[in-house]
Amino acid sequence: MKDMTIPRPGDTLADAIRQHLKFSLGKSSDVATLTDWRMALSLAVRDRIVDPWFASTRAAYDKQGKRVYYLSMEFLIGRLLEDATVNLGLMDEVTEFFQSRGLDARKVMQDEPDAALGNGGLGRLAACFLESMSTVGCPAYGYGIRYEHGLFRQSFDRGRQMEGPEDWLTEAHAWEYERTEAQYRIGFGGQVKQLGDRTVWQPAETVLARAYDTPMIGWQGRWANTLRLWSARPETVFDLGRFNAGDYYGAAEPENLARTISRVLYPDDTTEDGKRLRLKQEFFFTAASLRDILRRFDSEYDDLKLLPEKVAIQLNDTHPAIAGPELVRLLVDEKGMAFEDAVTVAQGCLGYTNHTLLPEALERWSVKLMTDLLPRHMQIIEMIDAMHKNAHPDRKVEMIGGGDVQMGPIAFFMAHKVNGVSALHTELMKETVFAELNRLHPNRIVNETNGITPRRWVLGANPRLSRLVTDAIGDGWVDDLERLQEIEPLADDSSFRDAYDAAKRANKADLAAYLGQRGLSVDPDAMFDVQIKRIHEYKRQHLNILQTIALWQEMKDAPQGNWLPQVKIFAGKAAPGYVFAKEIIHLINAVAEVINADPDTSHLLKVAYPANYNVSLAERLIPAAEVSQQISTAGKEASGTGNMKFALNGALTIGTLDGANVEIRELVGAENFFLFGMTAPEVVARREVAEHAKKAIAADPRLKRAMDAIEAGIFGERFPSIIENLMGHDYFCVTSDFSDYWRASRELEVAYRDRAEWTRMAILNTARSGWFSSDRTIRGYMADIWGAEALTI
Ligand code: OAK
Repeated sequence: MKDMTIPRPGDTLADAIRQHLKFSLGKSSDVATLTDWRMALSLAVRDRIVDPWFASTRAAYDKQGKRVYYLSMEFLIGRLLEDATVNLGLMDEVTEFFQSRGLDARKVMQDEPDAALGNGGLGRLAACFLESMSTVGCPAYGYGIRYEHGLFRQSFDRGRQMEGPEDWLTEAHAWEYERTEAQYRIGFGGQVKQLGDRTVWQPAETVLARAYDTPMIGWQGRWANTLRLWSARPETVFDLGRFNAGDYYGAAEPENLARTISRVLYPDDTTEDGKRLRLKQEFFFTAASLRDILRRFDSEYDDLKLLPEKVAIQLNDTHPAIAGPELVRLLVDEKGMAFEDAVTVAQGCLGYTNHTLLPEALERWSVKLMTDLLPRHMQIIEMIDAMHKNAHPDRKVEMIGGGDVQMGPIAFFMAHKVNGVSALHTELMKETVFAELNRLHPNRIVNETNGITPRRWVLGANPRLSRLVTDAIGDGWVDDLERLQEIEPLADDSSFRDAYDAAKRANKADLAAYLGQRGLSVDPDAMFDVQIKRIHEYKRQHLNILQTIALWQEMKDAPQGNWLPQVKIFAGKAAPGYVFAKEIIHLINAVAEVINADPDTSHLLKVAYPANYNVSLAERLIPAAEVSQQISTAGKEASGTGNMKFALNGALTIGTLDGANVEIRELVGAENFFLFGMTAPEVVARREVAEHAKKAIAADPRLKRAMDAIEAGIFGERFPSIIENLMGHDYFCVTSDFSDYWRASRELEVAYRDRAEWTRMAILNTARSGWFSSDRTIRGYMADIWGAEALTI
């Protein structure tokens, strides 16, 4: 480690910041803007990552062990500066440096735009995994797309969601290194030719994939992996002939066409759209990543049969599932391997994670599109399908059916392990979408319950709680989260409870100030009840708002009653094309407008919906939350990871038996969790009951009254699509679960009034949620799927 110092004239971090301000940014401190300081700090911190990063790369190379490649269409990273500063243990130095200049270090860090290269759970999980793989020393690369525009910016216009472009890359960005030497030509379309005994794909169109590397540093700088994102660029930048002929727009066409591929992140969380471009994106980054993986392998080994021993490729859902056929194509067409051997080698390398059972999210491509865009892959898929049929003549599942190529079954067959993301989800996978494949390939499906990185979601986001815990038990919990159990006895210690309460109260005051700046004044002593996630019918934000309306109505009936003051906080985006979800947003905002302005109740009940939910907003909201709403229709939420963040930060869950809620409840104890609603089999049975929604509405006068108020136009518009849906088939069983949700909510209020007891339960949630660290999840993948070994530098 002798040469692992910063190659800068100055020794201290303060010196390095000053040097960067002057020499990298060309600014003097008297005119430096917040962004200048943020960039100077970022560059100074980045300098300190470089040596451990090099050392990790070297150690992985020397060890000749297995490397993990995590292929994901999405990496929802958020800000990197604070994470890196926390992991390198530089926070105190940074705080002091800026304090001495009259600046707030947190404000400087908050100047960084979020890298919003993801939609929601799947993308955020990938980001937590990157951090945990570095923390536990798993030699890995993340591979994805360097979208010019990440997830859209959300604003509200009279309560309706408006979408604006997000352009994180136009703002100063410190973290990536462009790799002009790491570039691959990726083809589309064209023809497949037989040249002797060789099959050759001759694409009609090609683009270049250019690599950009971001180092991802683990806790205490122990290890650093690389996130390699691909950017699309044209082979010929500019058509000078067309330009000279006066066709100025046409001259730039090749460039525009190529760049389109990495231009925007698809904003659909669970449905794919713009099919051709989407499939191009998927193939583009998967093919570039595989070429890169094989290049690295070829530089170290000369026997391709060793591939499964040295390379683990994880498919984050089916988006990169074309990796199976593409790897087979590379091995057969370019390396001359026999087809069956190539399939075996590919299976040995590949793992597939499923993140949803929603039928609309299971990817399928028309045979026509696949043939048109990837003709050789279509042939290989047919060969794989035939091979499978040969081995299992009685099989009922098809990889090509109804004119479509089914990516789920292809990913399943091409992987040696297939995993679900919570215990319940994995069982449901076996019983539903993959029942037949599970019968044919028993033991292939395994469970790896999701997790979250405690460095970002506790240490970074909640410094007050972190300090309290560290003062009590030392800082060993940060990378051994189950040690939080050591605070469990303190749940009975009133002075610890008071301190825990004070930390929560201060976080709430911060959030109240933030909401205040956005025009909504809330009482920090009211109960903060939070539902933040993508807006989706199955997540049932409309169940929450219906209950809020019913509560408001009862408060209005008796404003002098002994009501518990509370703030209902919502945040989240709807896919731009998901009309019903956007109606839910409109309804919540419409209800907020009426309730917040009601002089009878506004001291008792407020509804907040801050716009543009992203990772940074989550980092503000979660530490301030007291109640965590996890109310999806049972059987629909694969896991959830927000639920884990809340529990760790001491919010009590009100939730259904869905996804990882089941495991959270088991761990924190049923008495510290507010359960309601039907189970997954009950939901299935309820849907069969004729007019179940009408019956549920008729049986619950509160629900009926709340719906009547909407229909009567109390909230401006009448929201007919929502009312009709709920009175009609109500597929997500909002009406059937309403009464039990009401009961659990009132029980929760009673519990909240007993402050000592509530805080005790909150502490127990923190103490018993350590298992949800993504370090544990990553170790599970390493042992059960990747066969990878942790390394140190
Ligand atoms: C997005 C697109 C296609 C398929 C799945 C998703 C997705 O985000 N799924 C979510 O993944 C999370 C991480 O595993 C889970 O916690 C969520 O329950 C799941 O909806």
